[in-house]
Amino acid sequence: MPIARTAAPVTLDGFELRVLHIPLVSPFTTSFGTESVREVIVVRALADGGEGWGEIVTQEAPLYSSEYTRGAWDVATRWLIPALLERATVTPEEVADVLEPFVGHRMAKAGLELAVLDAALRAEVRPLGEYLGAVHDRVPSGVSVGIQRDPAGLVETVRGYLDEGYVRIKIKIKPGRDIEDTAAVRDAFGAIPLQVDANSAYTLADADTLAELDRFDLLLIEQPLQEDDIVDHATLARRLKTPVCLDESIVSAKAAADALALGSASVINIKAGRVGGYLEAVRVHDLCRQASVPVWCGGMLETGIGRAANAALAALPGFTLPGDVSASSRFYLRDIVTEPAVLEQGHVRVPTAPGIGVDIDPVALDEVTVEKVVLRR
Ligand code: NPG
Repeated sequence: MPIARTAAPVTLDGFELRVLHIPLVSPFTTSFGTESVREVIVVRALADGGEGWGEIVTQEAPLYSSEYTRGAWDVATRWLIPALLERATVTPEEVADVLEPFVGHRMAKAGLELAVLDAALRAEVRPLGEYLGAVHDRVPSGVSVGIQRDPAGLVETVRGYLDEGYVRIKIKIKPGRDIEDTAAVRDAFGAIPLQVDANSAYTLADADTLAELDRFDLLLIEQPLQEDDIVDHATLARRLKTPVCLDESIVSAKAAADALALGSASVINIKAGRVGGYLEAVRVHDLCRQASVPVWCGGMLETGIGRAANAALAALPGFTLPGDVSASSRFYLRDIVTEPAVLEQGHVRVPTAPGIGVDIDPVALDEVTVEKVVLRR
């Protein structure tokens, strides 16, 4: 039976936005830079029947995508929130349509949509997982490991995560820190489920180097080329034995359909923030499932809000590979929710309480808030 993803309308009185600065347990290095503090925007929808929470997963600088925190804050306060508040009532499914005239800014739209969705589902006493179509009560947890000082340091860091029980390892690579790093992890740990993520750091001219990764029997190589290199990814995919997975390039269900039609990827990383919301994320899932293309749930160093929602998404039937759905403690000493995600035998539980299924810890939230604004109707 098809899943009816419809929720009752909510009457919006306003939105509260906060910029948070949350210290990371250790610096996180990718091909585009190092982060020691997670800057993120938390959204609270102030609705008639209660409140709802969402998260805008931008970073301080536009390095992963063109979106960044101050830009998201500006577009949300100046354009997106006023458009939503113009409506007397709105259903979660209508949010994307209301925001559609504003080009791009998908992470900002996703955060607002999640807050409205959470408010609607809390009012209906219905968990997000049930609404999205989750079929599992827990999901396998992979971990994303940043670039370390050297391959030996990488091996030690990976060992720690394997000891904790993570069931899949993803290592970040960049030119000059690829073959040796991957070889070190393979040599140290044998046939563990292993994949690499380049975050767009290569060009087609690097195809010979990337082909050297074929000997490591990786689950996949993620986003080797630039976001709009859809044709070059198809060319590269024909050169490699390692399956090519796209992340940055998949900004919508349409982009996913195009990438699959061109042969640019054989696996897709789904991130709700990157595609403009959890409802579009489900559409990406549905079309990949139809095409028998495996998907997995990506992560954006979410707080407990997005982490809970990601666990619900990752419990849909097409998510056949472990995602970057790790425990809160992977990144944070103190989360902003009262029950942060924990690792249990390599899995994270799908929340069953209404809405996103977690409650905010107001003291912890205030402690990391650096700016706050309330916009009312
Ligand atoms: O587990 O939340 C997580 C992090 C997973 O590596 C991860 N995210 O390129 O996918 C990525 C990367 C990222 C994080 C990108 C934050 C942009 C911002």
